[in-house]
Amino acid sequence: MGTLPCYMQSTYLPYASLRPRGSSASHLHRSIVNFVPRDVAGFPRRKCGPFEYGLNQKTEFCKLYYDNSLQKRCPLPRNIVVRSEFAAEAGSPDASYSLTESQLGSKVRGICFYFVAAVAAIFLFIFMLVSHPFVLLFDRYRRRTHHLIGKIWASLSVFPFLKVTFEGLENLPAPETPAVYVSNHQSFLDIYTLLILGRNFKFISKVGIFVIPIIGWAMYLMGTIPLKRKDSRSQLDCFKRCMDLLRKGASVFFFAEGTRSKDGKLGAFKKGAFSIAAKTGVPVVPITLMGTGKLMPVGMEGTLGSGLTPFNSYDLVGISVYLLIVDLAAWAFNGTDIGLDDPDKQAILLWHSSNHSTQPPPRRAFVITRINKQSHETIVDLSTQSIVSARVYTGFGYPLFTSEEHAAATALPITYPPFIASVTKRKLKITEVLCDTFSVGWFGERKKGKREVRVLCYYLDGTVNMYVRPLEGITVVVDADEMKITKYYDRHTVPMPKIDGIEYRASKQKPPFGPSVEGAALVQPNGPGFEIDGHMIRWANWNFHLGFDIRAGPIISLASIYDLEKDEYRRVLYRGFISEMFVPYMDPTEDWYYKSFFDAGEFGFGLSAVALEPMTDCPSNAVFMDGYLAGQDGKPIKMSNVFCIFERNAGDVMWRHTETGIVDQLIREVRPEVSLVVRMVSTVGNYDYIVDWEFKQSGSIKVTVGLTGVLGVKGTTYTHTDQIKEDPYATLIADYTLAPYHDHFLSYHLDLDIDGDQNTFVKDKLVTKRITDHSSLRKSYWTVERQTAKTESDARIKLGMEPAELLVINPSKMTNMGNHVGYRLIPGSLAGALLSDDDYPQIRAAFTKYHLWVTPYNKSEKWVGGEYSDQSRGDDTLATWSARNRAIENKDIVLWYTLGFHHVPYQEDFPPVMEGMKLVEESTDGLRTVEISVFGWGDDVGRVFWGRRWSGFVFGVGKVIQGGAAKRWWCSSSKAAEF
Ligand SMILES: [Cu+2]
Repeated sequence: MGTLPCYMQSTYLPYASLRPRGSSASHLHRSIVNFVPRDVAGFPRRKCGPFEYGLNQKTEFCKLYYDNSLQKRCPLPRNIVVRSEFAAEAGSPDASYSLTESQLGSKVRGICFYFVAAVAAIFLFIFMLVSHPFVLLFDRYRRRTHHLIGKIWASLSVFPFLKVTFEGLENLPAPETPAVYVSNHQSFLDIYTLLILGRNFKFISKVGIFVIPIIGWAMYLMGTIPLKRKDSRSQLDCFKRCMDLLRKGASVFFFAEGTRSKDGKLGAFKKGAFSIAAKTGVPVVPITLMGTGKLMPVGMEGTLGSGLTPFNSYDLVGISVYLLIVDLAAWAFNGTDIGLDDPDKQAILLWHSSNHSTQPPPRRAFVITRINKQSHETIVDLSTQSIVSARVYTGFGYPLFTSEEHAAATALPITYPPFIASVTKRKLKITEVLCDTFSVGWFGERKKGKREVRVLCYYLDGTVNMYVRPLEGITVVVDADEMKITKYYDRHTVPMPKIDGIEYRASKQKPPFGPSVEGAALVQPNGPGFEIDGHMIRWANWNFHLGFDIRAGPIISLASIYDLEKDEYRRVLYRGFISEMFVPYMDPTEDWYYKSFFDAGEFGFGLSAVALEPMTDCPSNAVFMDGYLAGQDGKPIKMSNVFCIFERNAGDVMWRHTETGIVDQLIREVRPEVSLVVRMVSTVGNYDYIVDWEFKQSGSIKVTVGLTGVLGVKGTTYTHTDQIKEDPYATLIADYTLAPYHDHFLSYHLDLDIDGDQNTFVKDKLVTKRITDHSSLRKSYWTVERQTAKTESDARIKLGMEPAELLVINPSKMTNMGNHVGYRLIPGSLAGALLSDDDYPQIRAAFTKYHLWVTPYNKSEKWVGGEYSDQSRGDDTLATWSARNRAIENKDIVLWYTLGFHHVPYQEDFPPVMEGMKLVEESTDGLRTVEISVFGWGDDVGRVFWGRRWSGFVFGVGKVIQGGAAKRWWCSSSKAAEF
């Protein structure tokens, strides 16, 4: 029989976990790297981290774990119990459970929980009392009846609120086998969980417990073993009693740490349980309790987290419950936007620099709700359970649309008689019609209008490629507050585009197929080379925080890079995110003029994010993370696999040199390019945006946006370009199908803090000099003249007009040579705004007027198109902020970089489209640089999968190479990188 060694090699690996009702039971892939305590591991934690793929792998892992090489690295006894660190188990990426839970929701739930538990206890205790004489008579040691009653009580108390999941029950010994059960201890809830397990083990408890009415008495009747802590005689008695019980066929239970963990970390084990097992020769059954500490932490007072950390489900429940409680009107929640209220930057920096040893800044939510056609802004402080501020927004513009609003609006036309008549008139089937919502924009109206949305409809009938079959000529306008159709027009009818050749699913393709491609994968035998600790990600020399936002999607914060010589992290980027995306279409006709979308502010880049699929969206070595959003009713919505994080080794060279000049020696030195990518995909209508943040060992950050999906098209009567006599504002790409010209502009908020937050933006202009004094045989040369941007107007730059290097430097930090420390911004190919300044969409998107802007840091300046970008009027944009012309020299500055892409659709783009834009930050040796460039992707990498045509994967720096001729050349030249 195993005793202590048995424990070590045990395959008994049951564990219980608790999660709030309604939350998903699925564990996150990213969890594998999430829960080995830093102080235990000291190396990438996934090496100690088991168990993401189910029990077989767990057992496999266990065997693996005891392999000698790993044993050296993973402190042994902690293996089984580290799962208590799996506090993020309920879906939150937070590893430290006590830091982010909302006290608001917890309190309400806690009161209800104790109430239910007390009522149940009173009734069940009577049964226990009545049965006690029989128990003493027939089952003195095991007391199965009492344990059954205990199980019923715990189940009744817990089940209305929490879900208990057991895994590995098959590894438990038979109920009648005496054993020493051992587990970690995180919370008062552990007792409930263990009672629900239904094993007749005797707990050990301090004597004081027995005087508590009902509960204490019940514990006494169940045969709980009393222990006076720090009383050696009592300890001896306790041990004797345990051994006695074990010998008589009962089991005992120990919390191996002796007491509850106050910080979620696993404490040292007391040896008592193991000595008893060794002496009696019974097996030790290790149990891991997970999630209880998060649900009911010790004390309950430590509820603060990094103010940068996005909300988890607890937070969101807490916020919505609290808002409902405080608002007596009991309005429908109708929340449209719950985001973090940005914590004070200096407070965050201070807390971060103290290695989180000081009190974190208050954790607050900024909530926008639509109530009675008004936008209410509420800031809720999660740590003090109070509303910090509440006001009604009276300016122009509206918050983003919720998923529920989209769903409700798109359902309206299908039952609207005039719409049904229009469909019937076109000889189409109403059952094959699907609709989508489109923001209406602002076109000079003086009076404040309604919060409206247009609903456009599409026709399936044999295809799933709905966006290429529009019901052209029909306009449905919906009042989004009242959720009813307010205007309806049926202007004209055009033929419905055919369904031939628009299938994009590989599974539905007919031969001939494109070339087959052998699968390629990056194999990492030692697992990923990065660590995820809550929301902090460490990889190579990088350390940064990854958050998820309903509007921006990924938010990178506190990115810093490790300096080997200085043995410290150096600050690079306080925060970076997509502030807005602007997509204006160039068709001014009645049915299309309004199409000028603000994808982040109107539709939410985060809200539109989709679950990433392993092996296709992300490579085989990717680790996934979830995010949380609030639904319209305030309830949390889990966004599964919203991010993937992976190391990229695309076979590129980061740096190389061959030394050929030395006689008899050939010196070749090569550094392969390996980087870390954080990815999110946002599907906004017909477009899918692939957002990558790539961190490189060289110190650079490369930000990429890939555009793919299907084109937005317009129905027409044309079938040949010969028929087109007027400007079609579009390309005819198929029969009856025009693809209007349009732009995609993305504006990035880049709050660079190079070695501190006092930075300066400088422009190193390349200036041609004439030599006229005959001092050289040359007539000219160029040199560099540095210009320092003193105020905001100095830093409004249209790129591509003059040769210049763009740098953010720290004026007070020099290299040994006396050069300033800084990052360089290197733009790639560019697209500037082509609309006139007085055009309404351009007024709203005035941030596209310049590629680069620099502003002093201001907490309220986050969204370049305005906080309320739907129907905004351009009164709250980057352009209006910058017009104040504030000082920016040696200040905490923010760079706003807008990359853009004029999209002229070509026939090759149809049906699938693949465009590419890349914003790159690069590095040269010594001086940290930021490179922003626009790369072009061949437009049809996707066609490999669609299988219809294959024309290579083009990766041209600085050029967008699209269209037949160019593509074919690239393909045949074999210069193109092959997919
Ligand atoms: Cu486009």
